Amino acid sequence: MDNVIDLEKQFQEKIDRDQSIEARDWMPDDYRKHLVRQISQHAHSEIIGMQPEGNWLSRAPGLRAKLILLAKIQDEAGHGLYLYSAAETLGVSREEMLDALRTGKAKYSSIFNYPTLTWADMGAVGWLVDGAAIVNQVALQRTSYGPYARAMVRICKEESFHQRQGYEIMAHLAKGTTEQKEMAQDALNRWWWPSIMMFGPHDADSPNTGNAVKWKIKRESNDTLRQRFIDKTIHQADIIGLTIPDKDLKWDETTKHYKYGEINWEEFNNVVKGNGPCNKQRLEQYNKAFEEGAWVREAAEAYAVKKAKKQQQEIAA
Ligand code: BYC
Repeated sequence: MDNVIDLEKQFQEKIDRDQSIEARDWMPDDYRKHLVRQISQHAHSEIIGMQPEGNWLSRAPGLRAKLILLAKIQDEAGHGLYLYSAAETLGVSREEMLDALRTGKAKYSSIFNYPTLTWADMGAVGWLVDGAAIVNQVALQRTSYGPYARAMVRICKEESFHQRQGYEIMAHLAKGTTEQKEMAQDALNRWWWPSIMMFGPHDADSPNTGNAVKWKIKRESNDTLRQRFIDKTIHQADIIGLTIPDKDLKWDETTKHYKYGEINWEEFNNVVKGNGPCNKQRLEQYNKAFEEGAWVREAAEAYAVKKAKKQQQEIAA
């Protein structure tokens, strides 16, 4: 039997050849742990991410807007489920992951700890938050772990629809009345900086990037993806006549990228530590829904047992 050093060497060679790693393949413990951490955090983000948007379901302006928002929120639930399934292939149970979320041990994206104050926030979330998510997730379609990469393909297609629905709301408000335009600009002002924080700390301060790049879990670094998002979003804001709230934004002819202002990392760290404007509320809401949904889980389990028993009786007969 191969020793661990040989197995690690073969594993890394496979990654270097761009072959994907599958659930039954040998993998180092640290690779497995890294993926469980990232995929479960990603899944939790999708699930908690339903809350800021759910806040506007009963107040969406019109049936069309309501239907689209409802479909988007359902998609996020689906994304969470694919991602929990992908993480389960690594040997962690869904119960363990959900328990970590419920007890506040698990992280989820900082962005979902901000409040959605007006209908324009539904535009800003779709345009900026889903827009940032797409940039990050397009890269993850080529991540080295097969089940995660494949989950990303469908997720990216759906995120693309989400980004467009948000941009459409913003475009519509931006060419509306003075008040509507102000509302759109205000949402952009509040969501811009948290959106660019979604990509995580600068590369030099990102402890997980080293292994993530070596194992091709991350195909591109936090800063590279953040820059890509900024470059493309500035043009989108221009088209609809809104202003990105960063006085230091400047086109750099040498790098062919926009320079941007200082990110408030103190705010980011505070939100990640659980002290953002809505951290407490998000967790309480999740726990409430979890408790209220216990009967559904129990009924599903009882039905599964009943069905299995019936099947056994049919086989025996
Ligand atoms: N928020 O070493 P780093 C969505 C943590 S869902 C909170 O750079 P990494 C959507 C990080 O976990 C969007 N924590 O980490 C849903 C680490 O702490 P730990 C979610 C953050 O993993 C519904 C520490 O900071 N997308 O799109 O190499 C509606 C150091 O960071 C954040 C994903 O999860 C943050 N923003 O890179 C609409 C994508 N950033 O774990 C939209 C998958 C960093 O060591 N995840 N931290 O205790 C990733 O691509 C990477 O995990 C990240 C961070 C780029 C986020």
